[in-house]
Amino acid sequence: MSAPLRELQLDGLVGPTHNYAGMSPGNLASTASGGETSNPRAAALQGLAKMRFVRDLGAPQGVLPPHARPSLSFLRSVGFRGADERVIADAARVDGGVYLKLASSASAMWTANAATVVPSRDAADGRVHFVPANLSRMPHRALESEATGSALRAIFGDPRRFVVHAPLPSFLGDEGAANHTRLETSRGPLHLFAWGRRAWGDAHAPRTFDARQTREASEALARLHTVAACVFPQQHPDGIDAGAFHTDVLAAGAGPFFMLHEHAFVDGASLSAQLTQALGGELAIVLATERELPVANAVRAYPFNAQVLLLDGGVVEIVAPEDAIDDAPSRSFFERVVALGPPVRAVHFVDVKQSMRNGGGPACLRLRVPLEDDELASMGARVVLDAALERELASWISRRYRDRLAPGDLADPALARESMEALDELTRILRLGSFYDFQRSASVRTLTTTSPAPEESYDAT
Ligand code: SUG
Repeated sequence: MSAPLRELQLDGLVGPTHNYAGMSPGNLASTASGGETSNPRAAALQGLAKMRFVRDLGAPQGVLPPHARPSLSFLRSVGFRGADERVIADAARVDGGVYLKLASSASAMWTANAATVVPSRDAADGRVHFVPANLSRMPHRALESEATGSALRAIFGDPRRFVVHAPLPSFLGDEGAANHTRLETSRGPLHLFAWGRRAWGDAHAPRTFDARQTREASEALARLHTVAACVFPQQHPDGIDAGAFHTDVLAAGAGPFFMLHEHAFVDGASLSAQLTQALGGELAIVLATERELPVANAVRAYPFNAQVLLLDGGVVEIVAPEDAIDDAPSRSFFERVVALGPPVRAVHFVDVKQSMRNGGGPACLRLRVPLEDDELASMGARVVLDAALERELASWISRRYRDRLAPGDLADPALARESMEALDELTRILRLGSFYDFQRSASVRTLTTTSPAPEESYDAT
């Protein structure tokens, strides 16, 4: 029997422009919060406190950097020109400011959507595979995949151990690990790649909201990841219509544990039977019925948007949002989960309310990267959270982030400057080098042989 697999929890640091722009139809919290004032500092500190908590439970914990926002390169790519201030002011005026909203979203914080990841022990070539998600269904999120790929390549750069693929083409909508679950018992691993619509061919579709992930994307991911044991369950259209835009809004699992709502998948009961047949009685499945836990409560309180942590000794602990313990049916459901006993030892509740108001609970905020010990040790940059890094990040957030961001503030050119300065400092903390495009383009002067004299043409400031 091989050594237990450790799942690194790679959380997205909440960026300095965290705001409520109401940009995700089908995500009820995002729509309801649209136009409200956010608190980026509190959001980032809540995320960091969750990371500390998870690390203290014994799970390896890391961070992924926020993306550069507002994305001036995106605004320039759609024709806004001139100095940065001019680009921002013009983008704020056109079409109700939609370009500036798209360019300013801090949505890369939800790293469950950054990529899908498969461990080396499951892949045919023995390497850890990453496929950055194209997130093509939501325009503000479709801007993420390039920077996500760069961050993953900076951290998982050893080509003998890791492979970072290109994102899938945009017509195969792919939302990353939010629709992927890896279960495992002594019989072996099994990957669930869920989907909500077909790119071609017919499927029972939701009526009110668009499904984001295509079946064809899920199948392409299984091929790219070179995994053998897979199932492709369909997200229940009624669940999507109730606001479960990703699978992880109504289901969560890892190793020998899987919990799901009856509206998570089309025919959840036969899926459960299929999983038990494949993985044996060691797999603990907890299915919540609509009667026990109405889907409206599950979407509001996010009990399933929980981190299922595989800890030493085969123990599972669950980290759910605080909102779930304050919701009576969600709380009773968790009492039932805990009463069932092993492998679950405890359920914890954490405050991530700033993120929740955009539809992102604890599970959305992290990407699971299952790693062998030598792979964990060979990661580049300084992204594994220890006490020193945590202190530096807390100080950086407290000094650099605003505690109030109203919708109109996105047009403030000082916000873009502050954000760039903050991220510039972050690359030094995380030892990422010149990671952001603004670092490579803005203040760099190049000496050429035609320069009259180095002292005159070189600006070191
Ligand atoms: O894609 N919200 C994100 C939330 C992602 C949650 N992730 C998982 N379930 N894994 C989304 O809908 C809202 C941004 C805004 O409206 O300002 C947003 O993008």
